Amino acid sequence: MRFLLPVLILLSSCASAQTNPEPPLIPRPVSITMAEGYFPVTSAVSIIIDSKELKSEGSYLRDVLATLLPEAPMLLPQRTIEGPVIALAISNDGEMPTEGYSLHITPERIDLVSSDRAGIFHGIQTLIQLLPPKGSETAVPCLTITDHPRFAWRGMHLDVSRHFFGVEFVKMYIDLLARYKMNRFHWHLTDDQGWRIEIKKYPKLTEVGAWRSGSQIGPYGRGEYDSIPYGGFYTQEQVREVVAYAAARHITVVPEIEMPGHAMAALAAYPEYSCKGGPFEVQKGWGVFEDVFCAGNDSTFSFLQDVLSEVMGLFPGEYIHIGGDECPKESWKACAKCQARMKSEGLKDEHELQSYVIQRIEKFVNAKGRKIIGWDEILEGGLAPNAAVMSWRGTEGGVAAAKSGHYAVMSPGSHCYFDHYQGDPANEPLAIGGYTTVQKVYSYEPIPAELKADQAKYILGAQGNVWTEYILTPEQVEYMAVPRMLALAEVLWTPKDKRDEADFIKRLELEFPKLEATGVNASKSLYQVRIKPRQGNKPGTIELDMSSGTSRGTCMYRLEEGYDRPDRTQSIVNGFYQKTLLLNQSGRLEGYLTDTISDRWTEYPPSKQEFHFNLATAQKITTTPPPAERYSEGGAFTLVDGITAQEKRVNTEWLGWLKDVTITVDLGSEQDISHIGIGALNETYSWIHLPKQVEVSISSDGKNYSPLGSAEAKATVGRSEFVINKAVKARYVRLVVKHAGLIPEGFPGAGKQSWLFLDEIEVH
Ligand code: TNX
Repeated sequence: MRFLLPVLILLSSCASAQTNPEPPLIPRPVSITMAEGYFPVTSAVSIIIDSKELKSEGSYLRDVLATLLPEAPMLLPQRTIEGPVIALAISNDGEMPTEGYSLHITPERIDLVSSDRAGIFHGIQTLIQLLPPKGSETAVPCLTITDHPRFAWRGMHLDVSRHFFGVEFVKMYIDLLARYKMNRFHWHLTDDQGWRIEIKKYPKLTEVGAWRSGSQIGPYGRGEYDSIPYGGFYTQEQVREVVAYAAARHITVVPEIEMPGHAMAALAAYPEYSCKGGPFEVQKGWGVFEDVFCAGNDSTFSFLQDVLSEVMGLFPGEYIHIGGDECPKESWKACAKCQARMKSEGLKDEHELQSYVIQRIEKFVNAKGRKIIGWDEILEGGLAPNAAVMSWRGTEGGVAAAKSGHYAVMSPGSHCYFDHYQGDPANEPLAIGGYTTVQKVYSYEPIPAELKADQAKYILGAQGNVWTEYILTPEQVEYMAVPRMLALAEVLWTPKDKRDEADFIKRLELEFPKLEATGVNASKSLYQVRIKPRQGNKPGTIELDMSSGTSRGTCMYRLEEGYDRPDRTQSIVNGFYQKTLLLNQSGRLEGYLTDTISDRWTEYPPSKQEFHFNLATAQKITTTPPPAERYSEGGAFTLVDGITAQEKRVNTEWLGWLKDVTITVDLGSEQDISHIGIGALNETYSWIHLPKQVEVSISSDGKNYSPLGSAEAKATVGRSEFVINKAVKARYVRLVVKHAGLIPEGFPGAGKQSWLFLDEIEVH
């Protein structure tokens, strides 16, 4: 009988080859083999744990099932009764990778095996994903999964300083991480706008530092604030509660205490640890502030070390995040104590002084048996010997760290900043900027191509960052984090060769109703119709591609003015609907998805786009040099694509340069001209400055140009037009745009090269 049983099972499973379809799991497991039949999940199920060690995981599973079933299943140390079982067991055979598990489901029993408790927990998450979101007794399909993560650090960050989120929400956030097998929660607890963690030795940190007298409203740079007192903090008891809650979900909480910059809230409470001595206010607005911790004062270090001692007492994890980013050096330059420190320590500049601060703090933290991690600025002036780097300004920081044998966590703004727009900014709630779709996150490869295998092992993983300057409520945190976090979870867990965007999107769409059922406000920006213009075959015509990120529904459009009757055909490219349309005159367009069944609009409001045609629109255009790669969407054509860029659409509609640019447009034939103009952006907080001037010249043959004059603009915030009004005849128009050069003192990024942002040439 012992030998017969497996054979019988084998035979029966081959007989009617009706295996179940693969379930839509996120992240996709390493290997999954489907079988026939179902395991019924009813109150009759008992959960068996092979050792006391798994009590926490067993109870977790029981509690989840209790919410679905009429009665909670029994949790037993071993099999004492007959009936269906879910058996959780630790295997000591040493075969299973860290955090890996195997899940075997047959009609009679479920076996979940791992070499560690984390693996059991991840296997439970897989099992939960197989269950329906709500409702009663159910069944899960028979299958075998063997699974393990690709990276050890699978993180999500939350900034609770700019806006504060209470313990209940933080736990919810941790639950979301757990659901997708993420295992690091980076808690950004201090910043200029609020200190959020109780420190017993320094009560003013929360009495004073946790409260501000108002908050910035609207976009940066407008100087608009409300005067509503704002604040909040976590008591140490609450912190312990969160740490324990996360630990039960195999998530390590990484606390961040910002130093030496982003310290205004701390300095408002204890101004004596600054260079100037204060008084200071907890900041109402966002940005980077000149006053930082004084690096020349030994009592500053005692203060920071006392704070870190309490923090290390609360957070048992290996890493303590000490910030280190965006620390202006002005106050150190003017501070006698800091200058004396530089002299006595033989430091050649303020970058080395920053490095001195970090290394001194590192020594302290290391002596307590912990390690520090910091933003990539900690590389400047020399990296502390044992520090890990969190690479946010691109991937260079991570590369430099790995090449020098330091661990790194990748979090580049381009793919991992979930405070950026995830759909066309024109259709999204106000965000900080950027443009990072869920597909873009999914395309992220955490190991930079330039690393060799022995260096790549220093890349611990990656992390999604949720900075909350423009994120005011828990609902909006969810909107910004989900679904991008799911894409990142798969990037970090699933083997590279098993990643497949179209397949992920399909699974994601099946996940949306489940997220909804658990009350998560996921963004549906995926369903937004993207309207992308490109140069038509004939000059003066624009071809429009309309596409959505999903294969569901039909991508439709409505032409409001200026166009012929809409036709309703579409084609499928790479599994996604796509429509191409030809335009040659001004008008308005709406793109939207309809449900194929009911013809009603689904999921996402229509995208609207106005097109304004002028003599330059969709004509031949060159720019020398081409725009910088980061801001080159659509190429030179973007300047004549009929779309006038809006301020919000920095990454989609404006082109950016770091130097002068010469733009030439061929109008196709000699034209009567009375107006030549171009738009430029003034957004100094993003280092974007207006050009000094625009020199305009014209030509009939494209060889000999005669100057028409030079245009200046008023330096208003936002969009400005550089215009020449003169009646002339010409075929070619040339604009030489003079870049503003280095950013002047008094502006963010002073001394660095400014950005020149241009869009839409107007010739009438
Ligand atoms: C830069 S990322 C910061 C934060 C901001 C964030 C907004 C980093 C280390 N510093 O202070 O909140 O940009 O995207």
